[in-house]
Amino acid sequence: MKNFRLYVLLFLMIPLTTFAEDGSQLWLRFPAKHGISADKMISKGNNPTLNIAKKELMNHWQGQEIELRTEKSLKNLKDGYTIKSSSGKIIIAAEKEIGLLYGVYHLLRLQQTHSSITNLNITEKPSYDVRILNHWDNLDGTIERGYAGHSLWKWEDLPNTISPRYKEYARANASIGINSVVLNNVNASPNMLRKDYLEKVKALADIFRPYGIKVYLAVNFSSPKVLDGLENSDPLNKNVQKWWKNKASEIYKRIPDFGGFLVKANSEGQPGPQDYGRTHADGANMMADALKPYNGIVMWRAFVYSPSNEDRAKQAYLEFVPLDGKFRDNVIIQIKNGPIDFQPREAFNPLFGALKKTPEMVEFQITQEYLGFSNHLVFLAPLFKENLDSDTHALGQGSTIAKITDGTLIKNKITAIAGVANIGEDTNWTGHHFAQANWYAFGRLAWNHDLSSEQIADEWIKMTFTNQQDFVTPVKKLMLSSRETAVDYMMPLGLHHIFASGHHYGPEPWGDYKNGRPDWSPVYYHKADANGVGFDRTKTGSNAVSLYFPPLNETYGNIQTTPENLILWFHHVPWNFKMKDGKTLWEELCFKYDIGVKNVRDYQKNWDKLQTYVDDERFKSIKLKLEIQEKDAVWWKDACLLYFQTFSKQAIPNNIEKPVHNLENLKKIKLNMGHHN
Ligand code: GCV
Repeated sequence: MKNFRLYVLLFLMIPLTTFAEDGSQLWLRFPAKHGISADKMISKGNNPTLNIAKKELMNHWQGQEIELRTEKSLKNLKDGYTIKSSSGKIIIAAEKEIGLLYGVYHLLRLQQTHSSITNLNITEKPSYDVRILNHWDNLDGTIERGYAGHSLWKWEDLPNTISPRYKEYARANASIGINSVVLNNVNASPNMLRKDYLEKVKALADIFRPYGIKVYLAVNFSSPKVLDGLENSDPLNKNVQKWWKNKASEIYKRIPDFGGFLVKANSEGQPGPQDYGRTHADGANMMADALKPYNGIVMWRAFVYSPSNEDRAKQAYLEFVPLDGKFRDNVIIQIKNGPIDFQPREAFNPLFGALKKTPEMVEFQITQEYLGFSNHLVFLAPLFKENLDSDTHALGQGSTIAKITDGTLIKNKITAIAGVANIGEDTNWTGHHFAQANWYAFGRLAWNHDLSSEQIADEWIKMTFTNQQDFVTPVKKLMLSSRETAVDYMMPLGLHHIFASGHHYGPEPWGDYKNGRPDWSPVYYHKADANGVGFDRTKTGSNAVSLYFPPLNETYGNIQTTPENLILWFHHVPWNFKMKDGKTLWEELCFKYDIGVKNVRDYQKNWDKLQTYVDDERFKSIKLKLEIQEKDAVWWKDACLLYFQTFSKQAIPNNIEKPVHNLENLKKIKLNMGHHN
């Protein structure tokens, strides 16, 4: 009897242990029960991608009969698809098998989010052709700006040992439409192009291929010289050109659908064509010529700035605009959303729309280098949308960045969008459970940039946690406000880059780096003095406003018409300047930092109320992260207000929580997190 009880007890415990919720399943939590049987699935052919689509249905689809059909007539949908209900069954049709797989994931998403699956009449066409993750993964397994552990890629073990996570990674990407990946850091090791590494890359490409994912590599401009001892890496040197042609042929022999190269050149110490007195166009074209016979492309980054007296926010524009029209047609210029560097809020990069004869693409950062790493809950869809929806006015009103880059207004041959990945080998992939939502949001927006942040959050919450409305509603509210909250407690009103140097985690507005580069120092960006604070980018200052198309040059050039959320980005504003709500700038600054902290505390309270809807493991992990976020928010608020107060010489308003820290102590904090700038 005793034994029997023990068995019963053990038996009851099994589900508990196997259901440990570690977040590893991401948003892919389709019902575990069996899906439809093979006879309820009509499809011809036996292609690896189609087989995955069928397997997903057989494992997870609980609805009626399905037909999967490739149709040449759907070519104009690219790798999109249609899903239609028709006399008792559902037909998914696409030109290619990958479209069918995307259609299957769409259908499973509808099922999982309890959406209607009757009378379906869906047509989907992706906004961008190349929807690409940029991994900043180094060959030694570390990840630049990675906060979810080491790299997924086990270079030492490849190509012989294949981690099961490669396939899971590919499946997760395919489920949201991501179809391309740069495997390695843009600060690229020349070794990436060595023969033994190409074998490893091939192994990954073979695993990703059935999921519709193409592999790209970031390349070091000096590779010919470093790897094979050429006299230099000058793009006009015939031997160098030949080297790249041979390298391309070597790559395509192994990986026939290889995507191409991503290049960071003459930026932050990386080599580039300018080392030989050549232009970015000379460098990009040399590589483009090597890749052209195989339909490969070059994504050439515009993230360039040198330690000069010129405002960093102008430099990419000044270097690239004169080169418009000089690039081969398989080159696309990859531009960070803002002109500085992935700040919590930036004005959009004025280079968008300024190149009329050269394709442009946006680069977002999904990893939270400047947004609290994987400790802070910050949902980035609103940041991505704010940028994509920005009207550049380049070709008249309505010239949004989305329309400039997706081929609507400028007939780009290549359209693409990139996100710097936040993925590592942590069990839950992204460190913070909510950071999974940023990977998801990037993929969904790359597929359809018209989706709202609200819809993306809604889907993600339902798929990742539960459909219960009492959970979905408050969590959505929290997510949708979280980016603005982070801006408020870190850098409100257009402040930017006042981070501690190197790791970029905490505040260091006092950082002046007298011996380092001024453009890596906070005081360069906020310019606080007895009169006020903010970077004057108008005619009286750097005149970066002149790079924007009318009427934005006027709007941003005038303190009265500049949106207040960017006022310190464009103007040096007096402490007593009257804001729209009647407060002075100083009061408004205090108020913003304070509201940021208060919001995080609200998130904590709201999260605590949701305990019954969430498994223990994820509930606790998120709770602990929110505690860190709250502490950090207070740290940011105190550091910035106490420091700026030494200039404003004004009291912190009474209705605002008084600082709990002391400025001199805060200045002593030195986190040991490494890194260069
Ligand atoms: C990959 C910022 C980051 C660097 C990064 C660089 C870039 O400066 O701090 O780590 O380097 O951007 O995007 O090239």
